[in-house]
Amino acid sequence: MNPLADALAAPLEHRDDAILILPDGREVTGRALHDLSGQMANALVRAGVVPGDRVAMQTEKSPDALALYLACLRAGALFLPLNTAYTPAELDYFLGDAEPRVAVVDPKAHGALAPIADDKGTHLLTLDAQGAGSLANAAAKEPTEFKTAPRDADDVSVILYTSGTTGRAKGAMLTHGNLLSNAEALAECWRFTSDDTLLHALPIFHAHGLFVAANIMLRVGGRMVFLPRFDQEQVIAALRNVTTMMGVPTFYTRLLGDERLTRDLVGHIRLFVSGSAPLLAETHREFETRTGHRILERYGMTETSMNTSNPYDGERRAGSVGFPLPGVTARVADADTGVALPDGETGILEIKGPNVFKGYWRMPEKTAEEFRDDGFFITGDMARRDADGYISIVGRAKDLVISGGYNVYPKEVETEIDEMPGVLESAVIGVPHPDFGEAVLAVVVSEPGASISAGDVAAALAGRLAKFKQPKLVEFLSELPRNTMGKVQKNVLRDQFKGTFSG
Ligand code: MCA
Ligand code: AMP
Repeated sequence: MNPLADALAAPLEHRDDAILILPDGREVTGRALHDLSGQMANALVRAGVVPGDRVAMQTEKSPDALALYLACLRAGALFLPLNTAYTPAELDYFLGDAEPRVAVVDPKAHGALAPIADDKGTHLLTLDAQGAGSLANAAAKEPTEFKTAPRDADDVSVILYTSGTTGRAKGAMLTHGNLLSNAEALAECWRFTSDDTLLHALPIFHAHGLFVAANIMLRVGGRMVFLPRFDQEQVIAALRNVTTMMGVPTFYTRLLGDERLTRDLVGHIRLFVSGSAPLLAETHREFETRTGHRILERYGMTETSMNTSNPYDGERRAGSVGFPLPGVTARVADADTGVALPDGETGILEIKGPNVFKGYWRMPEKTAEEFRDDGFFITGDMARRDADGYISIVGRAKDLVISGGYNVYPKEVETEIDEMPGVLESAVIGVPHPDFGEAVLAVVVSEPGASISAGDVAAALAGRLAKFKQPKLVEFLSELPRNTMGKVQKNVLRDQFKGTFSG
């Protein structure tokens, strides 16, 4: 038994029809994807991978990258996908922490990453957006048959790094059971079947694109129009050929900014899903007015995959994330004690269920800090449950900015800025942004006599942090606002700069 490989990969072997449809019209059959995953699994084993080893991937989205995910599941390796925007400095940390046996990277990044991989004892292979590279060359020499490694439901299948409010990024360990139960619950709630074709324009290195979108479709045996990224032209063209779409709120605001989004274009579509960041009630209503569709909003986290969802049949309420998924228990609790609060009161949202991760990779203390004694996971999101059971996320207890669906932890950016000579201190905040929902803004206090410009800050961060984490604007103040305890009042700064991008 290998729960995920059996459920997601094995059924592909007998599918001679298209599973992936690419923007140029090319189609990939289930059998082709399965064969490639078998060849890649053999190549990984030949490179020394044994069950339990980590295999990192930082490559462009492609059918081959999806095959690599399936190959890892089949080989019993822990798949470790990494955002393509991460810099070599960020990769240095991830490879050092996870110690993958193999890392598959874009050939263009090979030069910069080779010394890092060497240092960690990681074997580097390459794969480009067209499916070429040293992994492809190695796989081509291998047979398509591969004996899938046995795994239990409680074995870890994927590690996803998620930054923390303090210090280092943590690798969330998701088990076979976590991911399979979530894909099954979502497929059922959202009525996915093999008749569905999903517009897949999300990256596959995060939970949304990989676990929600791809896992569901592989589980039910449907098809994906598999776009390398959210390209407005390709998305508009693809909408005619799909039955469903999933996206972050930015996808929906971008579509609303396009006059080609009409009832006629999307009349045949049965479901639009949004998540990863709050969908403004205004966007929800505007989308309905324009298209007649009520977007179904759901809520999740890297550590838990999906927790709650608006109903498929009942009212899809704007501004709410709906009800706990089948098997999942959600409670709104007092942040200090974990004691459940009455409906209507705001507290911290806590989750228990088969979806909740096993822990952070090699960080048992951090793991323990995030759980209550009775097993509930503390999300760090502030929520309210209405009398009729609908849950709304009303804020965050954690210092986090979500920009275009990507999480940015201010602490990480502040640490980099504070290290610059001439900087006394900094505060990084999220402010409303018409495209990204929130944008990263840095407020910097220079040391007396030092002259630092916004350009200097940008230059200092350029090679260090992924582009999406870098501030869209740097402001200078003579001091940061503090409360009587000396704590920086970020709410004051957020208020002061809230109109920066939204007028
Ligand atoms: C790109 N840039 C960004 C972002 N994306 N800056 C801030 N935030 C971003 N999200 C940078 C680019 O490097 C570029 O910089 C400039 O902003 C404009 O780029 P643009 O071409 O407009 O961006 P894009 O390539 O179209 O990407 C925007 C995007 C993309 C489509 C919204 O960010 C995206 O696909 N986001 C989805 C993220 C996601 O999958 N999240 C799920 C996480 P310059 O011009 O200066 O070079 S999973 C999760 O959150 C949980 C579990 C859940 O509940 O799902
Ligand atoms: P991550 O696990 O790092 O991708 O981010 C998870 C966080 O995204 C959650 O803790 C929430 O703060 C936020 N999030 C995800 N979906 C929603 C949603 N529908 N509404 C509001 N916040 C969301």
